[in-house]
Amino acid sequence: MKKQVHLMDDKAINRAITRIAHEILEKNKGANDIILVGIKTRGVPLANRLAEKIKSIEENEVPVGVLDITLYRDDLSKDTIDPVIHGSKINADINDKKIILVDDVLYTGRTVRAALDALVDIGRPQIIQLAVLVDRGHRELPIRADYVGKNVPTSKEEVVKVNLQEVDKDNFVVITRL
Ligand code: 3GP
Ligand code: 5GP
Ligand code: MG
Repeated sequence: MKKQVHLMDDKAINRAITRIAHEILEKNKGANDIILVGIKTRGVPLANRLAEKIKSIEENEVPVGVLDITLYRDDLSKDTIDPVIHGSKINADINDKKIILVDDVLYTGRTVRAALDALVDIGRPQIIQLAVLVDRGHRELPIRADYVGKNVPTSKEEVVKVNLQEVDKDNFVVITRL
């Protein structure tokens, strides 16, 4: 069996979501004009959980949108993995809004860069912020998260496995080796 290092259980994930929801409300002085945008796949349930948490704290409904970005491997240069945007479903006008991008893991930052491209194509938000459950380092672009569940130093050979009830059977985060 592959060696795994436990990082977060159900309770720890829930606590991180609760803290990030409070941080979002504090930084933005409330929930007005906020739109949460989850990056598929596991950014979406996280965005929904944050919206629920914000509602339970402030009684504000925060819209949740979805961005579908997948990784495309260029066969000519095997090392190049570029994120490609497949689609977005944001049922709200993003002009002058406060967009909070949500993803499970932040790694090179290339997915977030693609997400920023997709957003500025459809409007001009007042501000775009980034929330991630895990920041595992190894950025290849000048991108950082505004809200982080857990900072996890990793090696490039390791993978952070995020399981969320809405997609997987249970809730946990572990580090595993490729
Ligand atoms: P996600 O869509 O839920 O984020 O990148 C596509 C999927 O592959 C991601 O699911 C993620 O969980 C999984 N994945 C696991 N380890 C890695 C990794 O090291 N790099 C990338 N790019 N994806 C990984
Ligand atoms: P990027 O390298 O562009 O920051 O990350 C690419 C995509 O893969 C993002 O959606 C990110 O969440 C996911 N990802 C990158 N590394 C990992 C990882 O170690 N574990 C998981 N679960 N997802 C990852
Ligand atoms: Mg992800």
